[in-house]
Amino acid sequence: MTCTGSVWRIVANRYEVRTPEGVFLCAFSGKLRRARGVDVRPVAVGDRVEIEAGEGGEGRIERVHPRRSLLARADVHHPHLRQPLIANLDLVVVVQAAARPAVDWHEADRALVMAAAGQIPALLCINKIDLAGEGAAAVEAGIARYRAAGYPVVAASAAAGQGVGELYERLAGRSSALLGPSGVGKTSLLNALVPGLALKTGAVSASRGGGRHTTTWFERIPLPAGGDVADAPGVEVFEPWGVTRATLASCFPEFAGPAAGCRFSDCRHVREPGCAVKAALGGAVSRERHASYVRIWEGLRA
Ligand SMILES: Nc1nc2c(ncn2[C@@H]2O[C@H](COP(=O)(O)OP(=O)(O)O)[C@@H](O)[C@H]2O)c(=O)[nH]1
Ligand SMILES: [Mg+2]
Ligand SMILES: [Zn+2]
Repeated sequence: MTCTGSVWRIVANRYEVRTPEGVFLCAFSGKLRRARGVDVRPVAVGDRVEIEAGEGGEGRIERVHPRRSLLARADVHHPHLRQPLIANLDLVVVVQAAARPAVDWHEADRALVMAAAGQIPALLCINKIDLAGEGAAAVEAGIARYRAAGYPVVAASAAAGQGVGELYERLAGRSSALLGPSGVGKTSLLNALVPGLALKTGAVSASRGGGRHTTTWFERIPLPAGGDVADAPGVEVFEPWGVTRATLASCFPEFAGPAAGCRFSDCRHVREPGCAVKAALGGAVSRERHASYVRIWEGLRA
């Protein structure tokens, strides 16, 4: 029996495909493996796929439908290969904590670049607002910076229920993924968004591993109002895929206006004379965001 469905998660190296005919744990066909090109794996969570369903809830993925978006990073061990993380997202929710762990704006910028490289709109969520304490003014200034750059920002507290309703409205009816370091409260936010979910929070469990390079995969969770949110306990170290020194500026939306005034059309906004982006520092472009841009730019090979 052939049926069409969507990949919800990876379980022991097999893809859980939900279809109108039921849920099937699938491997992929040899044909797909041979056609995977630059990809580490031919299928990603979020893919729409056609499967050949077999006995006992097992099946084989025969075809992957064209994707409307793809969040991907360079493979940690083979940087020339693409590691597809999750396909067909409408929104990436970049999550940081106001405190414990301290907000890492540069990490947020890297995640925003990754979303932009996958052509996916992004939202910034600063969780643990209840813990901001003495750092509240700095967190507020940070939030203002991202709003000025054009990003929607939600200040939240999964613990106190603050901002959860606003987040829910943004996520309803869409496919989203939470992207942020461990400990910022991604799982807690999910639990607050989906009553009765009761996912385990806190320490990363042994079965998922806790090392820097562990690969744990996105798992999608349906929202009661439609749409779904994916969480990935281990996805934090990444080199965004498909970003070059020439295209990085396009991942910083607030650069676009000023960049039109740069003296050189191929200005990289790093050390070029007559750079209108640098001239806008402290005004339309924040110094912190530009410093973050330069830091990412310097880490790119080409
Ligand atoms: N005070 C406070 N603690 C929170 C909040 N959100 C999560 N936590 C705590 O932070 C820790 C890590 O949360 P978890 O959801 O597991 O983070 P994850 O690793 O990003 O999934 C847990 O001990 C949570 O109880 C919050 O909004 N406020
Ligand atoms: Mg978690
Ligand atoms: Zn410039």
